[in-house]
Amino acid sequence: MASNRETADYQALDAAHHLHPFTDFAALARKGARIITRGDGVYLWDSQGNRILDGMAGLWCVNLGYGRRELVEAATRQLEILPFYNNFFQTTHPPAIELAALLAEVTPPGLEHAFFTNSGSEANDTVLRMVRRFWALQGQPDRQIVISRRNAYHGSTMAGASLGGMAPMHAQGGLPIPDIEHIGQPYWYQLGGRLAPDEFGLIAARWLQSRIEALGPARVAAFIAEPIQGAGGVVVPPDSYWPEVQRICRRFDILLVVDEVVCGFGRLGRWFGSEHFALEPDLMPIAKGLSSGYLPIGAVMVGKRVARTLIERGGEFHHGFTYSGHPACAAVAIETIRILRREAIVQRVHEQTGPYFQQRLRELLDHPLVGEVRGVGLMAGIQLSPDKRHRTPFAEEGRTGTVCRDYAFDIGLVMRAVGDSMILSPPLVITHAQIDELVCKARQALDLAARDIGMPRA
Ligand code: PXG
Repeated sequence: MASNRETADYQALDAAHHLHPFTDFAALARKGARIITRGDGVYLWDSQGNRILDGMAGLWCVNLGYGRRELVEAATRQLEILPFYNNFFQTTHPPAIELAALLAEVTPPGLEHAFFTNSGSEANDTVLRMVRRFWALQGQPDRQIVISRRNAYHGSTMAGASLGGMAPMHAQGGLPIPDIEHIGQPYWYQLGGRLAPDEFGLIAARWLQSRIEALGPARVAAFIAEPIQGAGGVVVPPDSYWPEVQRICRRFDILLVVDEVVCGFGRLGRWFGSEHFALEPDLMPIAKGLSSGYLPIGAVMVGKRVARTLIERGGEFHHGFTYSGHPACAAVAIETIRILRREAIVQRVHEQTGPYFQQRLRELLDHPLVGEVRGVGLMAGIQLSPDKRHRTPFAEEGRTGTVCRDYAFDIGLVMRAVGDSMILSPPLVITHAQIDELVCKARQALDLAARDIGMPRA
């Protein structure tokens, strides 16, 4: 929407009427929101004319960058032909059919069916209902429990927030809902102590086995996890972790749900994080990069075993959303996938920009504030620490991260803070020169944050 209000007018109206997600309303009203007015490529502009490099691709989603005409045209074309029709009552439309078929092609082998949603949260709500339905149809209705991990993020609906492992979310509203369990994260930097990463990775994987045994395997339906935890701080598991988790799931016949909402569609330099870690998911929630964030759409990709059971034995599945497979959203998703293919973007992230990004970021390890740089492809976490030799956490967790994030924004870089980890996930179309700019700005923000807490400059 084009509008020429002054920043202060926007902020006053915003404070008067708009409740923002994950926001302290009163604190924001005192400060005034930053108003983003425009985007092009990897850059955003705010209402005061500042240009900002979007190191987060919106919210891990604008993978093709801002201002892609083809996506706008795909949406417009579809809105003119058929702006809405539903997929209930034995009807459908070409964009939903085409997208489901295309997803079966680009997702890992065995995932041949798509159930459409409007978001990652709804995809995970769908997952929960689907796994419980699956086991009921298998004659094992006692398999109700889904195991997840602390600090996982699987969405903000009742089921999504319950599957997620965010303690502040659980504390509001009596969550998690019953039969959701959480184990520890494979977060070597914080939890690994004196163990080598791979030793710790095996231990972290075996927390799953101990919990299954404690609960009784006949009660456990599924394990859900992000390949790399995103909102939990870009937690890259040690190499030993995923093979062991997969072995445990198979041994106890537990469904593996791989949440690819962030890692999917090229973020890690593969089409899906499952390929990077050689995972074979039974169910795979997707969203975000599916439409490059241009319109809201998500899905659950359903593996053969679950699909066959639901189709052959299930009868009606009492679940769905008005906008499941919305035609304009589906049209944008189809075009997103076509662009990713046509421009070989995933391959470029894998071979060129991903390795370059990781290499340049690791140069920040010489900074006194930086304890670890971790990541794969175009996803990274920079762990801040007051004493990197001992991997010590800050006494007041999150304060330094927030200071660093605020400086970054002032310098013209969106870099998120998760506690004291600085998080980056730029659009997949970022160039080498833009990566240089990003790393330079990140270093400046680190310098300013270090100065604030009285640490010497690098
Ligand atoms: N799964 C994962 C792995 C996610 O990261 C969701 C599911 C839920 O998707 P929706 O579309 O319902 O938001 C997400 C969302 C953050 C942040 O601060 C991350 C997300 C959402 C909002 C904020 O990093 N991820």
